Amino acid sequence: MSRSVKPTPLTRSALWHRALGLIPGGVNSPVRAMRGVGLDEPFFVARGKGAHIETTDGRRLLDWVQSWGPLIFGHADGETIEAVRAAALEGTTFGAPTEREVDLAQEIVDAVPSVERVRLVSSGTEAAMSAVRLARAATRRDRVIKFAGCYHGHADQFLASAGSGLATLGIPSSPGVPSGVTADTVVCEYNDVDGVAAAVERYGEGLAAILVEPVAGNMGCVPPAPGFLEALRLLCDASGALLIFDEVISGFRVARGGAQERLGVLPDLTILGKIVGGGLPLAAFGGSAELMVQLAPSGSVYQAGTLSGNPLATAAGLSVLRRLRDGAVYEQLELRAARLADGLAPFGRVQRVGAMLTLFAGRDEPVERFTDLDAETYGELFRGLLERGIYVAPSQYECVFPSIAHCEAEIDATIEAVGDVLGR
Ligand code: KE4
Repeated sequence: MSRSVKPTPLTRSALWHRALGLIPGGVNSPVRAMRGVGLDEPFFVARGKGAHIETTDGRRLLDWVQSWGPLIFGHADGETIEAVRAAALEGTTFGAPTEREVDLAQEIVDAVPSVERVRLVSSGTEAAMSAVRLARAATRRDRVIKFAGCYHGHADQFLASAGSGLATLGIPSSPGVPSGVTADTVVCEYNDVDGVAAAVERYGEGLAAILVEPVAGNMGCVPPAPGFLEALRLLCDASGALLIFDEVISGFRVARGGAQERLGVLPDLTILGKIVGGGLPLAAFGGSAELMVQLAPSGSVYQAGTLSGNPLATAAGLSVLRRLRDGAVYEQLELRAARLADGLAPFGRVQRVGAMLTLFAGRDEPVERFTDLDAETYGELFRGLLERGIYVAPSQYECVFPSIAHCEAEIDATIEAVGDVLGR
């Protein structure tokens, strides 16, 4: 039998041009094109291990993106790989109940304070849109308040920007989104209690939910101002709307129970993703039994998914969540993220909650809401670090995600490289 001859690997440019001829923009998610940081073409990843990735053109990079947050133990961690391998040998999908889905649901319910029942889905977008549908059904109302700079996936209703002014009815922020869909999305300013109170005053009767990232991770890391989340909780209680925490990033990252455990404010519904799936396509949404039983088939609110609770994804998720029962993991994450944040502090404003943080280079004042950040400066920092073998988020509007695989050597090398690039 002829040995399969491995084709000569394409150069990065050849691979990029091949991708451009087959995939819109050459990528399967826009930010991966790395356009926002001045690269003509992105690199392609061949493999990853721990804190590092290797590109198809042979570079080894220290990776602080970690696939945008799922990899709390780093790339290809042994226990996750073993769990997925063993699960795969028994089949990849059944479209029928499996015990591992029940076990993962147990881990989530045990960890997240406000969650009594949970539904597994395949992406954060799917979890967010399903949670909002449930909130609208439970309240028999349509309006949803979201916040500028917070991202909840690409479902039509979330692609809304502030209309004629903030706290007005949303207008589509993407072609293809019907204006009728965003007309029920009200956009407010993050950390602006007066503004959201005014919106509730104006729309309260028809308000189904306030949807928020309890620690914002899509405008860089922006922590909630003291009292902001508490105010949202009170406004929801007063108006009969539901409070929905999008913990796709913060869940299992800032604490085992997410921001709601760390900051002590409980939502009515929680959206989870990334870490909960251990790096495989799995997300979830959960809340009280009273709310969640309204979902089909126990209730009439329809929601479904062929690959929901996929056997490989639940194996990966369980492998990770079971290890996160050990509080020492969070102690280590805190120490490492704090070391990085302290080391970067001389170079600008560093904002951090647990193991999610952002350096706003050259900036002194805090970033408390969505604002135009200096993309050019950030692009220079990104390219300078990449030249030194360090890969940070290809957008200032993202975070860096320390993992257990990032040790002192990686942290100190990064701090030194930032100083080198910024000339200090
Ligand atoms: P996905 O549909 O991409 O699994 O999750 C959407 C989502 C929901 N909520 C929050 C708070 C999120 O951050 C995300 C997705 N995060 C981005 C990066 N910030 C994913 C990266 C990408 O879009 O390629």
